[in-house]
Amino acid sequence: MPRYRDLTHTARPSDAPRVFEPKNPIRTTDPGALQMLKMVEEQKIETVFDRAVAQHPQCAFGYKGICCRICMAGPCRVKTEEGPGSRGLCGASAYTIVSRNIVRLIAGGAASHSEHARHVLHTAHAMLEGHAPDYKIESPAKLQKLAQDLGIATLDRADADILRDVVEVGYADFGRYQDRPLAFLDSFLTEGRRKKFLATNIMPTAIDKSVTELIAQTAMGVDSDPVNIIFGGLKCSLADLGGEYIGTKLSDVMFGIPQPIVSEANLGVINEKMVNIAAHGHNPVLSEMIVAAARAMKDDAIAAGAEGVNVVGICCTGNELLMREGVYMATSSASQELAILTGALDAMVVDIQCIYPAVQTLAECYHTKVITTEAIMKIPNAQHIAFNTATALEDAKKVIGIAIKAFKNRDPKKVNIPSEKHSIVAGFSVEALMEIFSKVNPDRPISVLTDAILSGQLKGVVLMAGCNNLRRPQDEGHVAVLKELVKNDVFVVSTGCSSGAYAKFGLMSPLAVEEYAGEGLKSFFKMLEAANPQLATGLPLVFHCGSCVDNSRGMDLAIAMANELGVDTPKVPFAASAPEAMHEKAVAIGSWCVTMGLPCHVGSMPPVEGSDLVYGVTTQIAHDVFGGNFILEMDPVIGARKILDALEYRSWKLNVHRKAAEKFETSLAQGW
Ligand code: MSK
Repeated sequence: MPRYRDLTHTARPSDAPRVFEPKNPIRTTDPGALQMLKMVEEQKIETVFDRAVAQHPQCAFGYKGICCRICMAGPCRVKTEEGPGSRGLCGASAYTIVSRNIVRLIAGGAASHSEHARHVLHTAHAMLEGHAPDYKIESPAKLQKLAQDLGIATLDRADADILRDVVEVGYADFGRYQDRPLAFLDSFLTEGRRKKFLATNIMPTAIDKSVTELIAQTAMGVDSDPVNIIFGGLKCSLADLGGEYIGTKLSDVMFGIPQPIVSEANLGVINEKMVNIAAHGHNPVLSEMIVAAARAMKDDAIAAGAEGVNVVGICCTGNELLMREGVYMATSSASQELAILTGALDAMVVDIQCIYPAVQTLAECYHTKVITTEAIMKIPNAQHIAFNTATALEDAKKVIGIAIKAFKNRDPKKVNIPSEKHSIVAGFSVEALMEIFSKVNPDRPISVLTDAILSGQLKGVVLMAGCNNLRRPQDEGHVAVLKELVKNDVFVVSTGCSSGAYAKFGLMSPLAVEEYAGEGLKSFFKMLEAANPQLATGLPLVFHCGSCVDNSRGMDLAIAMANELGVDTPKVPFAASAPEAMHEKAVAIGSWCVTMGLPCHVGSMPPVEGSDLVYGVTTQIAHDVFGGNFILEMDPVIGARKILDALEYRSWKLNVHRKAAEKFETSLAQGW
């Protein structure tokens, strides 16, 4: 672990409670959700908040990662320090069990992100083959850049030909058998990371192989060396990053590069006078068609007595649509059921990931139709419309038709829409940020950010990511960490349900800057705004850069900073934080952040405390090897302080090394 000026900073978390008021069913701080729960208080409707209470106390063996369920002789639990009870039936030690369990979460995360990416690839391929007539190349500029990064010739070639080669590279990245690095990872790395991954033998060659290899490695009676298992996990996490790159970059090609856009967020965006349809899940391939169909079917909605069709977003499908189309963000992960409780949601169309099966149970109490669309994602009793890229718009119109029909059955007596909603500014792809920076320095836009850090105006950059975890009230961690960071002049970008939290709380707006930003951050924003009079609004307190797969945008930003500073990523004052991490995908993301050399704060304890060795590798040894490490801290304010320590340490060291290089006319030290 790096040496911090704050001597209270240790690798162990503070004494903050792991589960905040476990018996309290009001497990949210989201003002819209609180209003909703108040409205339905007397109806005794069961939601995730009640089930979270019912699950406590959680099993301590599972919590610490020392319950092994990999074979059917178990479950085996590590019950004692010594003797037969200290190992699984096969003799597996705590460190083997803990490391196997945690890396299997990485495999689950990598499989999820990559399945999303595979769908985008299939859609691009189908389009090129003439089997997806409703799709097109929305951003030829992104395609050109992507092809050049991948080493694909672009001169005098048609866009379709270039895309065909890009798609081939993407497919090869899923199933390559040769010993060559994953192109969608290798092409975007710093030289230092490339060397590090080759030297530590964790450079993935294919996404599918990385996932299956890790499952095989951790099967009963295979690998029991915790360090080898963890390295297998890190390799898989890098395959996850490769999958995210495919998902983000090809989505930009097909649906456009996000640009700053004004919208609104929280449950108040559900409109009583409209046909309301929520798009929930992760994948823009379907939801972009839903938006197109909704626009095309406005007259049908009017004929049914509504004023139009109002598409609202939930979770990362919501983020994808918000970023590119300005679609309103209704809510995020933990409060997804509450959209149905408004009684005004006519349909919820879902694709993959983070969709509670409970939405159907609740929908049955209302007129709301839940529509599943993917072959691998069905919910008993929900309607299934198999979404096919060949008939995409037609399928999407069917979904809108179902919503319009349901609208006619809406019971006005059951309509309860919270008033809570906020104006937000979203759509900050790295390209959009560079465009803003370029108005200050057209030749080296990223230097605007790095210079502000080197001068001390900013403390660094933090990528806020991931999920809600109801061990603490929803969004409390996201908001508390953000406020502490911006007060201390940190430039913050966000993704996933972290973005959802900030949007719902009105923190993704210029108004919040005045209230919460420190003086350095305020002056930085003022300088950018003065140079960018073309912007329709001021800059927001936090920059929404997308969905879960778009954490890759955060990594692009860190790599651009590293290249500008002439160092590898572990020296860049850039950190990540997932105050409410929950999903397997969050474990995969956090792991590649660490492997890419970033300090990564996690505010919900992952199941690693059952082994001191694994805990030590995660929080300390990882720093020695990769330059990044996990900061496991449940108290959000202390967590933010620890992130600030890490940023301060990096800025200090970077400046010392730069001064030394100047004084002695040597090259910049690369150690961290
Ligand atoms: S939706 S993975 S709860 S961020 Fe991407 Fe939110 Fe986490 Fe799902």
